[in-house]
Amino acid sequence: MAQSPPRPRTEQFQEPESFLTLEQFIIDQQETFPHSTGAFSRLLRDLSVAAKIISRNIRRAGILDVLGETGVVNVQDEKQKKLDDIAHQELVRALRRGGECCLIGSEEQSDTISMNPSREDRERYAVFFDPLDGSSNIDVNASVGTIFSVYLLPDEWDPDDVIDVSLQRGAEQVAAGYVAYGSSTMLVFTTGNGVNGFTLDPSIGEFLLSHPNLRIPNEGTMYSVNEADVDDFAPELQAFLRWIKRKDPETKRRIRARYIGSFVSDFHRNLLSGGIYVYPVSTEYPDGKLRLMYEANPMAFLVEQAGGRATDGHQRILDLEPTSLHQRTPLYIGSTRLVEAAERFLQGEQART
Ligand code: AHM
Ligand code: MG
Repeated sequence: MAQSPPRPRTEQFQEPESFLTLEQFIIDQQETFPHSTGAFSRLLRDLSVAAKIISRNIRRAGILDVLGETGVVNVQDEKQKKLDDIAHQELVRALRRGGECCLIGSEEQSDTISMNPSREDRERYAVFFDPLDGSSNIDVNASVGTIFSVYLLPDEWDPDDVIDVSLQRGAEQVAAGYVAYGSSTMLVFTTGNGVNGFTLDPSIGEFLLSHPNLRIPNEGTMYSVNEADVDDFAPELQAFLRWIKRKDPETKRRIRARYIGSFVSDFHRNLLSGGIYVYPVSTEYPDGKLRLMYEANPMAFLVEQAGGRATDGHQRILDLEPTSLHQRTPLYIGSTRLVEAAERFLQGEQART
């Protein structure tokens, strides 16, 4: 019997001839940053170092003693996973060590943490983060992520003030991003000049530019919502979901349901392929589930920079006035056409069918 010829090596398995490391990208782009100082570059570097350490821990989760719960119930009334705590500690450590960050707000800590008080005459950054989003997925080896949001603290900010001026509208963010710990680890971020994605090459320990200038498709074919709660949704949202599932005879569009239950992963897929992620109000979560300062705002900044849209159903997420660190919001985020359609239903402009 004749032997089949050897299969040619496909291009994607070959080493790239040239690639840009995150560090090089930051140096090259520094002038386009909102504050073209070395301090801001160093802050991004500190975040990326923490991301590498968290990624390493997640990759070995099954063989280290890091699965399961710590026994602590966090400020959200949720059982804290060991990796939630580890990710939180790593980010705090990296930002404290780096010295550029003066204030931290984390999902895993009830109050903000002040640090590096001696930076009085220099830019003072605040970083809000969800150290490990979707952590209920961690014990079953599904994807999770880290989300971060960066602000410049106003001059009048004083760590001892009772009124927290560190909470600013999402529109004031100077940078935002996430790390998706999926089949590979990716860091995706914006400084207000487009969105770029970097894949961690574990063999050399570097994030390499793999997804330059990401744009979300205007139309989308995925919708991501916890549909088990549908009976609890507003009739307008139920009507939107019926509409989105209907086949359009003209375009022959076939929509697909995709819900990992890990916001970073659902968002990342929809960013690349086009779609909408919805977490609405419900009886269990009368204000929505996701947190404004470290989930909705950073993702809204990213999606807008990629050409998409994010609202609470009525108002642009980035214009919402924050009142507390752990404030929640309903969220509709993703491809512009789908988010606009959801808004039309919610605002009663599109008839219920
Ligand atoms: P977390 O920050 O405590 O992990 O909660 C946020 C997560 C999102 O990642 C995910 O989309 C959502 O909660 C899933 O919630 P539900 O199980 O109610 O659908
Ligand atoms: Mg979260």
